[in-house]
Amino acid sequence: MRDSAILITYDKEDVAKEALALCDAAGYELKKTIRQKFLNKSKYGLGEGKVEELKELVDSLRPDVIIYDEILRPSQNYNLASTLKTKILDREMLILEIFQRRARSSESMLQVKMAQLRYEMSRSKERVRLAKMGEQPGFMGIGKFEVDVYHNDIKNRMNSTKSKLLKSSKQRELHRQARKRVGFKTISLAGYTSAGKTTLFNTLTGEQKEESPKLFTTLSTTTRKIILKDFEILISDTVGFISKLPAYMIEAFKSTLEELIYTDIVIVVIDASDPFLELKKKFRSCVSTLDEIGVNQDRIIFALNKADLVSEEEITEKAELLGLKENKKWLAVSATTGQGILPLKDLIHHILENQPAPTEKEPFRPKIEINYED
Ligand SMILES: Nc1nc2c(ncn2[C@@H]2O[C@H](COP(=O)(O)OP(=O)(O)O)[C@@H](O)[C@H]2O)c(=O)[nH]1
Ligand SMILES: [Mg+2]
Repeated sequence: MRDSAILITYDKEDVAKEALALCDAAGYELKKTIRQKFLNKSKYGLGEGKVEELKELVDSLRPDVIIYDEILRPSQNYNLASTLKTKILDREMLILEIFQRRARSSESMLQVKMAQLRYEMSRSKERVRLAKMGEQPGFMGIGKFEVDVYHNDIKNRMNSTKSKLLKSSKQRELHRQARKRVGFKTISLAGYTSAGKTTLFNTLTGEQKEESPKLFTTLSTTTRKIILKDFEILISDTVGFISKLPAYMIEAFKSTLEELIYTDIVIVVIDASDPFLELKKKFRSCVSTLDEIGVNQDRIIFALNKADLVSEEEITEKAELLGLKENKKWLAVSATTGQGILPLKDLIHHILENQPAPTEKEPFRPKIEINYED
């Protein structure tokens, strides 16, 4: 059973859409979404009147958590949690939960651990102050620790995580995973959150039965097998790129993308209904990140998704402006209507027939840095 949640987000369409997709990626079943113009009021984040309303909603819906699509200070989190008697997850905690769910290698798990410690570190001063004022007895396990003790504890855990990171051998682990896939071709879906990766994943795999999970224990539930003529293909939905990702989470995010190095084809899903500037920004960020972790350009297909929302001319023009026309592989698709799916499968087949398997070059290693001055 999935945990249930109430989501509080902004009343802007694209922001709310991303928040919904993040909740989905974290595995929450949403009972209700509340949209607000402001989420940064001092005491609760929300205005006090809204908190009263929320209290009634929480009483009737009884969600496991409340997801707050903004960064909360410890005092705001505490005020909300104690008034609503429900666990509060702010935006950064939510993102860290997604990374944690998706981390596969021990190196990736350690990178996520590191980001979690930095999250704690940046909140440690205020937490200790609250604990000392008696306003936060035992909150988050701090108890009556002194500032230094608490700080040192986090620092020690960072140091030990760092030394484990230096020793971890991601390469061996990834090779082992790659060997398990021998005989299968692999495809991964990448792209920004809410571009339509999961919808496309379901459309591409929909008619196929789920594989016995035992067969691929090292693969997550977001991997399924499809058959395309003479190829057996494992297709995976990956962690999405996230807008406004805090800098301290970037290495953790990249480490969750590590499997892309060994993938035969990466389908970069792009929301073609985004305004062009937004589209360009996201496109560039995807391309440069994939390049940085070592994904070969020749293995990338760009799927301009949500073609049902945009005219053919507009998509063609956008593709042209992105520089896709000349040499890159791209097509317009709609994961919801099925438009362009057959041509996509043909293109996949064509690439698989003609390209050699990915070479085993030295995989990308995210940086390991600690900066205590958060
Ligand atoms: N109109 C339209 N909506 C789509 C299409 N593909 C996905 N969506 C919607 O976009 C939202 C995000 O999709 P999702 O697959 O969860 O995105 P992900 O975060 O990339 O996995 C959902 O509301 C989908 O229903 C499409 O081709 N056309
Ligand atoms: Mg998704």
